[in-house]
Order: sequence, then structure tokens, then C-alpha cells
Amino acid sequence: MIDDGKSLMPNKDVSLKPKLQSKPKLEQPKLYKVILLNDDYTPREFVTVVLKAVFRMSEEAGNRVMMTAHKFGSAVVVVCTRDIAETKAKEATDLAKEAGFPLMFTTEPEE
Ligand code: TYC
Repeated sequence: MIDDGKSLMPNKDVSLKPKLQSKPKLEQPKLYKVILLNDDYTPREFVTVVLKAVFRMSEEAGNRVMMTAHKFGSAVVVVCTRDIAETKAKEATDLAKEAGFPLMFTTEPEE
């Protein structure tokens, strides 16, 4: 009979014995920060627009991150895998460049 998983009979293919050797845990992927850098030329409103568009931030979150970079020189936008961090940082920097602004997003590994 084909086991459809609905039978109440014990399934002889499933071992109930405890494993003697546990599988080694998979490595967690290293995480990267996307950093927003302040500059003197990009309008504040435009920075918030980019944060909303590329990083799917709310107006409030975008404004908060933008003001953090404005006041302190830089701000962490998001922490994610290297691939996503680099793609998003480039997308956001390119969007600003197309609009004629020097706004920069960089990435760095998390400690
Ligand atoms: N400092 C810019 C200005 O006064 C605004 C700005 C904020 C630019 C944050 C970049 O990451 C930035 N127009």
C-alpha cells in the first residue's frame, strides 16, 4: 500500500531510535551592514525617498535613518547577507547618481 501519511499504523520507514551522532550544525552566513553616508548636497527629502523605495522603509523610519546620517555622518540602514547588502547598496547609490546626487551607500561586515 502506498503510505499517504493518513494511516494510524506505525510507519516502518520512520526510525524512533535516538540518533547516536547528531548532524553538525550548518554555519550561519556572515552578515553585512548597509551604511548610509552623509553629504552636503543631496536633499533630505530625496534621501528618504531612496530609503523608502530601495529598503521598503516607512516615511518615519526613512526619516529617522536619514536624520541619523545627517547628524552623525553615517547610519546603519539594514543588516543582511552580503549578496543582498551589496545589491541594495548599489541600487540605492545608482538611483541617486541618475538623479545627479552624490549620495552613497556602502557595505561592511558585521563584527
Ligand atoms: N546633509 C544633507 C543636507 O543637508 C542631507 C543628507 C542626509 C544627505 C543624509 C545624505 O545620508 C544623507 N541636504
